[in-house]
Amino acid sequence: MEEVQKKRILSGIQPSGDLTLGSYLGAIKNWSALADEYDCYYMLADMHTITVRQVPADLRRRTLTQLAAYIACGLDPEKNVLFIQSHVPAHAQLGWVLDCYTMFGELSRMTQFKDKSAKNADNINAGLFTYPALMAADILLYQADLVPVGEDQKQHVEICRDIANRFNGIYGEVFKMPEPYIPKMGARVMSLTSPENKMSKSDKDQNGCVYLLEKPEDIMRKFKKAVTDSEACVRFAPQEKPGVSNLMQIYAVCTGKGIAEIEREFDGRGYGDFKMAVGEAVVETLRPIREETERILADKAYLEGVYRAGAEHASYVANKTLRKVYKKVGFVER
Ligand code: ATP
Ligand code: LTN
Repeated sequence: MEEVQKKRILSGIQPSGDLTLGSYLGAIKNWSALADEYDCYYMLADMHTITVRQVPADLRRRTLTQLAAYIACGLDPEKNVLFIQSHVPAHAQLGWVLDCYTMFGELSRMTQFKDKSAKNADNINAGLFTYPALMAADILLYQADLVPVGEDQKQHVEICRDIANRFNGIYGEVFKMPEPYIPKMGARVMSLTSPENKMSKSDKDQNGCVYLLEKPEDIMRKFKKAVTDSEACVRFAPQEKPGVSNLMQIYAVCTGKGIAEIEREFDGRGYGDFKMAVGEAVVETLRPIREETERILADKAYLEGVYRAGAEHASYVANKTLRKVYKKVGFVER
């Protein structure tokens, strides 16, 4: 029987901060369920990270920790290609070519550029501006069918499609047209201190974020202080009660319980009990991940083996696309 070609997936997270409970529940946990059905590539987008100034030693440490965390969260390196973006030069190479097929006007409309340049007014660099062309290169190099991302990244996948279309329109079918893939189960985890905002790894307010590798006592402290409301009733109503609803959702994903079941469980009980229960459920969810990440991080040789093999595999696939592109645009073959 002829083997059916699996669809290909590519995604990435910038090592711009320590991973949070949101990164896990909203992204990585879902990724790990895709390995059997799809051909999966996950990168650590370190080249994107330097669009905002970094402390070099911290970036290095966070990149390796993030790789160990990917594995600890269930991304088996035997079944997924895990690699560091800067290890595959084709990203920068195709990124430059695509810069020349991306318009100033379309880059100016990107929401993330507007947000990040407002936040980093003293460093609005060209890389921050052309970020979407590099991200398009990340995706198109692998001829990815699907790109799992959150809502905030949809616009970047759309501009990637526009760039691919423009290029294919001139040179023929060079790039596969990727689709954004927003996992149905993807929980959107909100900040514990300002539940109208997403829990984000670069958030300055560390009390709103639960980090993947945080100590149990710190996690419990953050949940005890989590913002709720004055109704004293555990009821799901995201608009009216964003704090409590966020905690309920976190509890639901960590325990596998349904929302109605949770409302019954805490019927007539105060928020104190409820917050303790959510904190404990999160501690137990994260405990094995923290322990496994620490174990993997201590095994430098293993981790090195993973990123080297990942870079080799990724480069092989990426270079095939790059060679085709170089030929199409008229570069002399070496
Ligand atoms: P940054 O603060 O550096 O912008 P972030 O923490 O907001 O980063 P990203 O690196 O942009 O997160 O996101 C990586 C992936 O994780 C994306 O697919 C995103 O949708 C998902 N993700 C991040 N935070 C959350 C969250 N709080 N809830 C659900 N999904 C999330
Ligand atoms: N821009 C994304 C990270 C990212 C990415 C990618 C995601 C870089 N390259 C390619 C999907 C596909 C972010 O900031 N979350």
